[in-house]
Amino acid sequence: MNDCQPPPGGKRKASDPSLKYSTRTRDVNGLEEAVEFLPATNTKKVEKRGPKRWVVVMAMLLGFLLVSLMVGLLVWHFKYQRAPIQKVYNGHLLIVNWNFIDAYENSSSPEFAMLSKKVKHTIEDIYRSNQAIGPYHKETVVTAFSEGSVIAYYWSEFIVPSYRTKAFDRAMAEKQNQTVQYRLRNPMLQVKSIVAFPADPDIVRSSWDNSCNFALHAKEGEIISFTTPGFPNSPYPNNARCTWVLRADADAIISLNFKTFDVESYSQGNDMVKVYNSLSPVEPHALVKLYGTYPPSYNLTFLSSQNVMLVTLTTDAEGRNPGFKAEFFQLPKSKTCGGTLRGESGNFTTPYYPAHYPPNTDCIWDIEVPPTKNVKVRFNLFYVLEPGIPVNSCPKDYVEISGTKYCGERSRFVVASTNNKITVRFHSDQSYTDTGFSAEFLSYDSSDPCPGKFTCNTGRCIDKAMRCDGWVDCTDASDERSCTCTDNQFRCSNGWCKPLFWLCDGVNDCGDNSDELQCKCPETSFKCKNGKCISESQKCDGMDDCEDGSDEGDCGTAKAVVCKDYTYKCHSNLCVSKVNPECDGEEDCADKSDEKDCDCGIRSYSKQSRIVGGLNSEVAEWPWQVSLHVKNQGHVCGASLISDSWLVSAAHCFKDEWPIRYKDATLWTAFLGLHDQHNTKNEKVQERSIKNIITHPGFNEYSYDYDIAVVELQKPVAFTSTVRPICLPASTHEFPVGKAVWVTGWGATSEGGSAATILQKAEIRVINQTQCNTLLPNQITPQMLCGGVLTGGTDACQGDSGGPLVSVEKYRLFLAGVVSWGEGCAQRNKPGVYTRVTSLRNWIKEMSGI
Ligand code: 4AZ
Repeated sequence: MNDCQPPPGGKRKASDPSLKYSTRTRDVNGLEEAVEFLPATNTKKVEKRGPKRWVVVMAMLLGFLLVSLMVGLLVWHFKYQRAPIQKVYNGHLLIVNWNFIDAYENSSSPEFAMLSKKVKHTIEDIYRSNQAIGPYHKETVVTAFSEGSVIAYYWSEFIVPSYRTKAFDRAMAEKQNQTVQYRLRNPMLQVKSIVAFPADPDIVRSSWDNSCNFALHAKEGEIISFTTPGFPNSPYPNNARCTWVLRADADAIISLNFKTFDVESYSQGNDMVKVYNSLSPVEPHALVKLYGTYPPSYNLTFLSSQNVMLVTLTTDAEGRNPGFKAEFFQLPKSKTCGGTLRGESGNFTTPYYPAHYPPNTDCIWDIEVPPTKNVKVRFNLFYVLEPGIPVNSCPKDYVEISGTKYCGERSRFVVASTNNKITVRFHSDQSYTDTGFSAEFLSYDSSDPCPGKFTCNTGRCIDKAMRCDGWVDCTDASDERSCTCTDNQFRCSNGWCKPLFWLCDGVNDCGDNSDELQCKCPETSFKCKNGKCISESQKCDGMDDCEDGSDEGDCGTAKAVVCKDYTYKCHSNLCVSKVNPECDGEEDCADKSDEKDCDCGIRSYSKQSRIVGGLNSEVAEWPWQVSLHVKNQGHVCGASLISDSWLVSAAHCFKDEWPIRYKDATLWTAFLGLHDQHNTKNEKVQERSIKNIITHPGFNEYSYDYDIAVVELQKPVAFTSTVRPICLPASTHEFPVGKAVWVTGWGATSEGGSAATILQKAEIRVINQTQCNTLLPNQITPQMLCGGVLTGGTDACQGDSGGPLVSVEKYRLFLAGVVSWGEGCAQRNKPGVYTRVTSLRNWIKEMSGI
């Protein structure tokens, strides 16, 4: 090797002939022939050439061997020596030659120990029989037994070398649902089927804490309650995994209902309750995942398909929520679903509706109406949704009619048949169930499916007046197709006819925006809210160029500016230029006053029920809603709680009407936290006398201008889940046209109709002031705000007066209006009129200090 090295200081020996020569050979491109011309006298050099070549070859060989060794070592390391992988499987197996005894329910009984030992050996035998599984099995633990003849639940742990995991997973998957008869070494147990699924990652995530495991057995005719540890006085434990094994008698199923539910919400952490239709916590048998808070009226009822259920609670390191209280009882398994339905009309639902339907259920309804008629099925409520499952193919739970599958969450829809028969099939698979459906079947005359009405292509019947009126009333818009636009209508580029007064109202009514195109300001200019065009450079320059403040109201970051009508005034009297900065979670004022007094406009429950197809509210959904009763009359007006002692209502509620002096505070009683007018005496309701009623001095009983009053309670209320104040908007707060807002009250449910007993809610939209002044000619003042659904059908009505119109904003709900007046109720093109709270905000503050 050394011979290959240049002599020390070689570079300086430029005159060395050998080196010179060697340089030359390179000069002639290394041609070997050059060697032939070596001087014969240079023997030393000739002698040296032999050993040097040999050494080079050896070195190369050695180098090659070394590299191969290293590559080999690396391959070996990565393929065979990477840390082995731990795998946990949960499963169950059916033992056909064994009878269930009660002692198997108790995991500390000797009988349980005896049988679980046998099962363990059996499972080990089964694993051993498979080369891809057996060598990696570490441990199996039998966790429970149930009837049927005996079902054993277990988990198994495997340590699998990483290079064998694929083969292992494949082998385990092949074991799924195999109903092979295992011929086992141990003849005592005959296993019919064995099922194992990778442990549910939701469960595996948290540490195992056996202090939180419970086993409960339902008895006939008895309801059994259970709660999370410490409920309701202290929060459930952190970093825990609690399980509740629920059992019923062999031929029964379980109905489980969460009465109260308050678990850390998903956005805050990882706490979760899961219910399984099995004693194995495996994803394919999960019925539901729950977190967050649910109002008591939300139907959280789940049914099993057999006599066991498992409830798990997994919690992370944080959160201080109370948890849940649940009840369960057993029901006979025998209940069948489906059948033959005959007659002119009738109703049918998924089993146990509105509870979640049970898994593994198939129902078929054969519907037949008189032979001269046709039949249609109307689904009034439809919730057949599985998390993460596409609703176009419905591969899991579904309803099927004439070869078409329906699933997901759908608003009311109709499926019609062209003869007098229709078959409705319902299928639920083994995991994730939902509320199901409530449907009716109706017979109709094939020549006139909707007598006196227009028939949508979907089969739905709508009023003839709704045809070609600009509003889409049929879900497929068939009522607005093939229309000739009238003089009062605008023809959109896409052919739709829309009311003329929708032109240039800032809302894309046509769908292609053609109703908003001719109203644009030239490019590089800014369109003010009032329609005026100003140059872009005038926007946010500190001057009210629009003359309505809209060019200065939203200038991106909240910066201190000169106070104007459209800026937000901090307590320091400095102003900021930001739309609706109050209680939005960001400190915009230097003195942080925009985020002070923000304990308002929040509900106690994070989940809203989907069950309501009508307009019933949830308990505690609108905790600021107040019912004002008059002695001997009951509910007369609504109001909104704005602090523990003050309400906002309508001035016209307190207008004397001979012989009743409605001005008299002693006549009135306020009910807070009320849901049902027939149930005014319960722990959720707080009843207060009235100390003082202040109506606005500007209230005009003819025009209803300034229709506002503040009402002081005799004694403050306590804030609870059902009693909380609403946020008052700053006078500069914007409720833009088209924004969805909610009106609530116990008023009449139809014009001239009777009052509601359950608090009603309706979603409407803020309507353009100018447009409203056209629809209700010249009656709208700046102290009024219009809201409604111009198609009609949704509105406040008599008895709702004084109640809230609220806007759901980023974090909180704000009081946008007070129910004031309208021309009738819910009429087409007749919006409801509300007192504009922003216009009277300063007066509220002056009177109440709030
Ligand atoms: C009322 O008489 C009343 N459609 C309130 C609101 C409306 C109509 C009447 C709005 O209290």
